[in-house]
Amino acid sequence: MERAFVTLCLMTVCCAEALAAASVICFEAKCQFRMELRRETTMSYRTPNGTLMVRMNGTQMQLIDNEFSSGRVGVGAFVDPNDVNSADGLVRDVFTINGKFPGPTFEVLKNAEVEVIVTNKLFTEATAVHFHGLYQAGTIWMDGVPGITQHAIISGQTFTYRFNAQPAGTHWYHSHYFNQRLDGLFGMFIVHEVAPVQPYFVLSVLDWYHVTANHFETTSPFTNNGPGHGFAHDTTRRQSHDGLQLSTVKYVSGLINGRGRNKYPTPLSDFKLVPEEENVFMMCHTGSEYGYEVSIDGHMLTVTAMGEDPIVPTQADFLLVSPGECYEFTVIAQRGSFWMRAKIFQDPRLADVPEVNAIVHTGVHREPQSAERNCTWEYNCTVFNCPFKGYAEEFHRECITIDQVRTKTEVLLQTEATPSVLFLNFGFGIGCSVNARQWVEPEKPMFCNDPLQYTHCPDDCSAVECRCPYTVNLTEGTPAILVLSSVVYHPDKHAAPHPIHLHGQVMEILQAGYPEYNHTTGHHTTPNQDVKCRDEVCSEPYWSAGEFPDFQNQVGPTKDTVVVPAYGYVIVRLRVLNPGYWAMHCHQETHLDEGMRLQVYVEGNIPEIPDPYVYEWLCIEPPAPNGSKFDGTSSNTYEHTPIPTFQPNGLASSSYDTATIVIMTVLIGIVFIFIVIVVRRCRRSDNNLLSFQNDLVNSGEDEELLPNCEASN
Ligand SMILES: [Cu+2]
Repeated sequence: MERAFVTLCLMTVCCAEALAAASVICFEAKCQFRMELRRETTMSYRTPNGTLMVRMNGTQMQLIDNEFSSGRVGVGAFVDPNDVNSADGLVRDVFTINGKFPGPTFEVLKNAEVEVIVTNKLFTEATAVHFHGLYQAGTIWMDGVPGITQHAIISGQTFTYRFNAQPAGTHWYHSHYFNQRLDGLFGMFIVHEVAPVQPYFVLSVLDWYHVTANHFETTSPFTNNGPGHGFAHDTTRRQSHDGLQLSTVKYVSGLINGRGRNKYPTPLSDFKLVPEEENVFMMCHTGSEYGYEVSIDGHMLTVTAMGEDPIVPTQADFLLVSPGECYEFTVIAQRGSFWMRAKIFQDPRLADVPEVNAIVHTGVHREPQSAERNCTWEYNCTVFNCPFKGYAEEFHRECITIDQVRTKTEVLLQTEATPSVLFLNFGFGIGCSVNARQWVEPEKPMFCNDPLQYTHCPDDCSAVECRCPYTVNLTEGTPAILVLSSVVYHPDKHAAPHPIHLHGQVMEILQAGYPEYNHTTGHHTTPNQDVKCRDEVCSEPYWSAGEFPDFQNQVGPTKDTVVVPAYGYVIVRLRVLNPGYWAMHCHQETHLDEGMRLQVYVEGNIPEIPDPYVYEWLCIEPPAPNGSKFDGTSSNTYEHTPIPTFQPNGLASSSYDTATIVIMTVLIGIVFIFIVIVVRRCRRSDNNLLSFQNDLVNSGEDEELLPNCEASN
């Protein structure tokens, strides 16, 4: 234990040295952290006399005036690069957490009771923080999804997240308020199984843009907020090895732990490893659009976990990581200085592949001269987590796909219950959608009374465009199998790989299916045939490969974000069904923003919201439309506004079907008969209606609005 403690202290120093965003470590049973969210600017520096801007003078950072003042105190001085959120050197707005971009890394031990006090010091924005990869077992209301599990934290207010640190693994936190995380509202969150004894390093890798999240959205031609033209229309679309377009957004830049390089020699992140020992890296892709192929020159990576449970250690030259995914890998550090490279998945035959770098070294930090891995006939490289079956032969690369990964903790599922099976297709049938249902927020959060009344989606979305809070039901205690696909009705329709993230539980990977590919070009050819679509928009995918597989005696590795291959599928099982309302969505930002999201409702013993009074006003229904005075306490029932349905030609649907007409006719008949009976009984009564009303007025009773013939007798 003493050895562990000494190593731990050393590592704290080591990590603080290595990381732009320092770690905040708490290995107690109870941990309290604070987050202060602010808007700041990259390449700026806070002095006692206000903020000054920073420019690169050679490789040093020097203070300069900002654009609306001059001759300020401190101008001309050189500052420590560790005190500047430099990003890639370009000046733009960012979020900082406790003054840092990205936010600090929080580290705890498994099962710790964690309290995170978030204070919103942004000028005009509300926010909420989601802890990505944490179970939130029994703490659904701490999941940080505004409009679903909480009201957003408005400017000036504080919200405290309380949860248990499970599962152990490499996780992160980020704003779940629309696309806010694009501006830097994120950081890493590590749950250690036990206090670590090996040297370890935490890193985030992300694609980075030179416009803010707002601009990103207001000029995107794809979001359902409304059309625009601009940034997202990339005219030089980058293609993946399998021939698919990588993103509709133009790639600009990338960062490792908040540092990268664009036009200026800004400092890079560096990791000082212990030579000839096993060093652990805990990494998440915290970006938005482009996946990365991560490698370290001169080193093999041994992948040991995919966010949660350990896997059978697997060696690879390259590790592919998509937005939302997390991995742990180890390297035996060689002496010297080496490049860590994160290159986008792009096919290098079409254009140079952009990469973001960090420095891995064992002594003096200097710019490495190391060469990139060379894959040849003699040395075939191994790529971990390919979203396709294989590369073109000329690249000399072998794929390890997700279905080939083996878990280290083989625990068979012990249950008599037959799992429920759900098919979810992530596609573009009506724009980004799931089973041809494009997500819009429910009118009320899920902590209001009878929340499922706000989640209606049409049953049949094959011929109408469904834009609604798509919710699927599961039951606590019954395992569920989800078939996550990215398939199309016609093979010439566009499909894409999607990193699908599920809140509140982990997905156990059971099986995957990929399209065939051309071994010369590397491009996909015949789509996988196991999962098919019944209709043009794939509103109801189904299993077409005979009897659905039985996974009773199978155990798979777990993940909270899994890449569903284009023209293929991944089958996952949910074991520990945590009651609540759990978001499930693509973690590629433009897909998510446009509506590739649904909600998994796990029916069961959902805990009470900790402080309902904070939220009560959100759940109050609007006044009844009959003009009666609304005092805020009435129990008026509120009719849910029907979701407008549209026919494919865009005209509103107005015709009733036959069943509706029959039901309405029967109802009118019943009401008519009821009125006749009431009138006849009232006439028989000794007290007629007039005397009843007189009595009512005289007695001052005003609750009863309808005459009750029985009571007045
Ligand atoms: Cu997607």
